[in-house]
Amino acid sequence: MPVAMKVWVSTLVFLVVGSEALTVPLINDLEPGKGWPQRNSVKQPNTHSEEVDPFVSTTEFTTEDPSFNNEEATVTNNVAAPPKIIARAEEIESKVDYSGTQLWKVPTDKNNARVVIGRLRRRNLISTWSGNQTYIDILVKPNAIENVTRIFKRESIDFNIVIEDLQKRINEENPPLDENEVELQDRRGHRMTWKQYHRLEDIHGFLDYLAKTYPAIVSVKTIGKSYEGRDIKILRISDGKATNKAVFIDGGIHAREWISPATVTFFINQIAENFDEESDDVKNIDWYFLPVVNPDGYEFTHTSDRLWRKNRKPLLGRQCIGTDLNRNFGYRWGGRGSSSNPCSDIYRGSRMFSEPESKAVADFIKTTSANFTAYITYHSYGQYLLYPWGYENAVPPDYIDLDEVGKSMAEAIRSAGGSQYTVGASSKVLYPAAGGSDDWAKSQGIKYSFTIELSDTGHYGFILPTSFIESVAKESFAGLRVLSRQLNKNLIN
Ligand code: 0X9
Ligand code: ZN
Repeated sequence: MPVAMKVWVSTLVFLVVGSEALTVPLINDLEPGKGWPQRNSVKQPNTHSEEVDPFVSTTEFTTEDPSFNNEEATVTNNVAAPPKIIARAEEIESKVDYSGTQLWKVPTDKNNARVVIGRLRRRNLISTWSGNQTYIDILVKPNAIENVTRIFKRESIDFNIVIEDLQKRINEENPPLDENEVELQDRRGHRMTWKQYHRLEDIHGFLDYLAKTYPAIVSVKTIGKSYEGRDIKILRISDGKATNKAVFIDGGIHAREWISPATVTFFINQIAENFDEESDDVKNIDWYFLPVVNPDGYEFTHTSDRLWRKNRKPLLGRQCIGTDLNRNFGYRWGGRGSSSNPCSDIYRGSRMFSEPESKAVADFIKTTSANFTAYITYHSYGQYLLYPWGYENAVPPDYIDLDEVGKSMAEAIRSAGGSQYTVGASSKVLYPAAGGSDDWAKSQGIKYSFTIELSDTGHYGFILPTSFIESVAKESFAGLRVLSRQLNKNLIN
């Protein structure tokens, strides 16, 4: 493995502390803003020493390789006991360096393109970022560029170099705030802005601030802990009307998709700060927001590897870390487009809901008395508005309703900000992938279940500069408004 691709994370001291029983009452048993657990925002650690090669993990976006889909789970019931951690004395870490790594867009209209890409991926020369029926975005390692160029030329496969040097883009993506903004932060009582991608501490601090500031309508609850012991925090905005419908929105299932938590927190800010002036459609909904489902992964992308996707739970006796939380949900778990290889970026976990983060989401949705009419999970990238099923090339019986609502949301997004979203069943528009949270939500009877892949369409990909945050979030909020209008229109369900 090239030195540039190595990262050494050394954590010097761990302190193990007892885990807290969840003794708080269920979210809907409470008056808005009343009686929720005491809040604190703790800077939380990165606790696992590991060597990471981003290209050992391969994201399998195609299903060309039959062995891939038919893999048996190789590891079962072999999960490391969760550390009931955690405090850190000191941490030395360095970041994965993507200098010279390139992003290429490869049209897949030529028959052999997918086969060749599959082969290169298995040889660890490339990894895949995203793709659909017509193209695949691939990352090419610096020392593989010559080789891969030659192979593509020989096979007459076209490609476009979209990013010449990924590390340069990473360096420019998230510059520090200017002085004025920092001063504003100090006066505001929270550090959240939509001019920067923030650390978890700022995001959670913002949720706590809103609950404190608007106790009549805003409540915060910790619904579980991540593997490394971070809080999984949910915020509810509700005026407590009994006739309200309930909508669940999450972000940050995939660690590197930074625009997702940024967008979800933007929604929270819009609704909480302007509740009285909001439309009746928005006010007649109990909003539940979980901006960072995967806090360990999210923090890891800030401290160590900008392109990390999975959570951070290791498998005992295995070198590779992390499960793709969006392959770990319990509907048709283990099927197509998920991997049993712990080193894969789409590793499904040792069993359904093996991961504390996916389990916390599912347990909450199942046990709360809120009766959700919609579940929306924000990801990036590609500009897609996807509905089930994802596990297989099929649609649910009421897909027409989802298609209609999806199209009206996409239209609202387009007229608000100009971005074009493709609407359709995710297995068809993207690729089949089993174990997604959207499929599971649908299987629980939540009618309007969507995965929204935010901007862009691959110019910046995951490394979307901060200057895009506000426009992406604003137009997405236009889509959410339309959803709330539709839900209030449909009296059934
Ligand atoms: O592959 C995924 O998990 C999602 N795309 S992403 O690029 N953000 O990783 C799409 C998930 C669509 N839903 C299902 N397949 N269930
Ligand atoms: Zn994602």
